[in-house]
This record gives sequence, structure tokens and C-alpha cells, in this order.
Amino acid sequence: RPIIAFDSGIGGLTVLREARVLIPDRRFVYIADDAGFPYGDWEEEPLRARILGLFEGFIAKYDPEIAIIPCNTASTLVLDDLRQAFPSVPFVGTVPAIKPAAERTSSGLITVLATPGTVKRAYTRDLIQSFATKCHVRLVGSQNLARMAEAHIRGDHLDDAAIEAEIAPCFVEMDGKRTDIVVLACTHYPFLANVFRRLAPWPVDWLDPAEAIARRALSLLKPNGTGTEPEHGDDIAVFTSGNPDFSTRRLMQGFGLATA
Ligand code: DGN
Repeated sequence: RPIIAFDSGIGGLTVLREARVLIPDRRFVYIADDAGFPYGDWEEEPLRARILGLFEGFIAKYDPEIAIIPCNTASTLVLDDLRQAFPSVPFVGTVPAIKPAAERTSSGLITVLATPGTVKRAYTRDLIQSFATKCHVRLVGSQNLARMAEAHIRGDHLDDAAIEAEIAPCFVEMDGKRTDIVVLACTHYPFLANVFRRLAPWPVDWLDPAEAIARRALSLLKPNGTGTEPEHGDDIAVFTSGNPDFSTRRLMQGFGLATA
């Protein structure tokens, strides 16, 4: 039984590459709902219905051992619904890493950089209420960065000034203190982390949850009874909902993630 990983586009690959390192003895199916991209712009109810509908099909087709949702925009909306709808499948969500940021910050000023959908969610507000009431949390919902990350990964030129404008609101100065942690709360953003670092007005910790998500997935797996490792090259399959030419396959090869 495979592990399925689901995002609207290529963002989930930032988690998949960590998961594959930690979990070499399982087959993965990467699912990109590229026909629905970008999720950040969707209203909540239609998006909830879309994802639940898609999962009916995925669960029936793949009978996964576990399902990873390496997408904050989806996880903060439908994780609870998915768990209720498919109680026999363990789900690993990806939600803004507000708790670790609150534990690590020295200045007490942290920023959550996400999609417009994720910053609006009750789930995100609850995380702040539960774990970061002692911090000053700035929420930045970018309409453009996920698209820019997709374009960048496909080889398009990146406009520094445009990216600088997107990340500028992340940086807060207050009472002689400065933001010291920016949570990458969209799985597309780690693809741009080096650019963010170069363009940031001062150094901050860009917190990427990918490894923590992969560890969580590993912790939910039963030991592999067969003891057999998949042959290199057949451990990942890709499903996309839109353009059959979608370059996820090519991208995965570029990352050294072989596809079936
Ligand atoms: N990668 C997704 C996330 O983590 O929220 C969303 C990308 C998108 O569809 N805008």
C-alpha cells in the first residue's frame, strides 16, 4: 500500500523529498491538483467539497497506508473533515509552524508567510491562540508567491523587485526589536527560500516544516513486513488533475525523484 501526498501543485514536493529520504522502503503517489491551482484564492466551501470529492477517488484507487497533505491551504481547511470521512486512513497534515516558531523566537516577533486562504483560516487563529499569545504574530497572505515558485521551478526568470515587495511586510520592527522568524507556511515557498534570504532586509530564520512532516509520517507507519525496498525508479507515481503535460514528472526527475 502506497503513501499518497497531495498538493495543488508542486509545493508538496518540498515535503516529499524529505519523506523519501526518511522512508526509503515505501511507494509514494504524488497527487497535484493542478486544475485547481492556486488553492489560496478559493472560497472555503467549494474548496472543501472539491478536496473531499477528490479524496473519495484517491482512497478507492490507491488504498493508501497513510495520506500526507503537504499543503497548508488544504490542511487548515479540510484535515478534520478528511479524518472523519476516511477514519481508517491516518492523515498527516501540514499547518503553519507557529508553535515551534513561538518556542524559538528571541525577539518575540514572528511572521507567518502563507497563502491568502491560510491566513484567513480559523485553524491558523487557533494555533496563535494556543501557542503564541506571548508573541507578536504578523500574518502575511501572498497572492503571488505560490505562482512565482511554480514559474521559478519551471525555469522562468524571477523578478527580484516583485519578490522583495511580496516579502517586505514580513519584517516588523517594534520597541527596538525585529522579526527573527518567518514561518514558511506554504509548501511552495521553500523553493524560493534562497531568494528570500538574499532579498531580506535583515537575516531571519525561514522555518521550513518539511522534515518535521516527514518524521510525523514515518512515526505513523507500521514496520514494513515484506522488508523489500522498491526498485529505484518505480517508487513514485504522479497523478495530476489538469494538464496531462503538467511538468511535475519532469520536475521530480530534476529533483532526483524518479517517477514511475
Ligand atoms: N502549497 C500550498 C500550501 O502549502 O498552502 C498552496 C499553494 C497554492 O495553491 N496556492
